[in-house]
Amino acid sequence: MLITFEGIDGAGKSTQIKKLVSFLTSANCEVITLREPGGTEVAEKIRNILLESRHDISPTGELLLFSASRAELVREVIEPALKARKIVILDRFFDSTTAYQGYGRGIDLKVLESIISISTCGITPDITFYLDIVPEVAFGRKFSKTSLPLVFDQSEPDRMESSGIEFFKNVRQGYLEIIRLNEERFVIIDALLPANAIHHKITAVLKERFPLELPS
Ligand code: Z5A
Repeated sequence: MLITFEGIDGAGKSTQIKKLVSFLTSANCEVITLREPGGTEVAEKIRNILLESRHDISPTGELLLFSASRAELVREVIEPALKARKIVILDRFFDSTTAYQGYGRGIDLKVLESIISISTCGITPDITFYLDIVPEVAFGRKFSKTSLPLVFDQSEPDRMESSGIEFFKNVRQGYLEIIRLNEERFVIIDALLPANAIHHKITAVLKERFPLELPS
């Protein structure tokens, strides 16, 4: 089973994934957690190239690097784990490419579709939790040292984080459009709720939709 988490930076994906992993593990489920980009030796190297702020990368180069990282992760880790009937929890998958490279950078969505199908071997999540938040609040959370959204007082904001507020607004609109077109796969959650309330919603949906033996 493949569970993915999506949302703009700072939406709370990592926080929820940690909670879900400990919940599933305590129910004796075999869980593997991964993030994109990254997750294999080669994919982690690609991640460094993509996120290091000193690199100037074209939108097409960026798309192909994210896709190369995904191709490695899918073939080396995700496919075997799914075949072994493990629960795979993935922090971002191809919806991030559609939202960021498609709606954010403006790459043609048809082109994206075919590259995504090559990089994923056609694997689609069983369910995707989308944590919805506006960029101003999300960045306020991430960069709360200043409490001023989008004023990066960190010495090194990563390359993607330096893309500007308009970019992230387009990415969020992109996610909302992706969800509109794939309603049955997505669960949309208000990321402003307290972390524990979000966790309870996630586990309630999983119990309702999947025949897992989970604690009540
Ligand atoms: N990217 C792409 O462009 N194309 C692709 O195909 C793929 C990715 C796969 C990866 O960044 C970047 O690559 C990302 C998209 C792009 N870029 N940008 N920009 P990453 O892996 O380094 O990070 P991230 O995925 O963007 O996530 P994040 O920054 O780690 O945020 P998060 O995991 O969603 O949030 P968090 O760490 O759980 O929480 C953030 C803060 O909020 C933290 O202080 C928490 O304590 C707090 N928090 C969490 N939940 C709550 C609630 N409910 N209330 C209040 N505060 C909360």
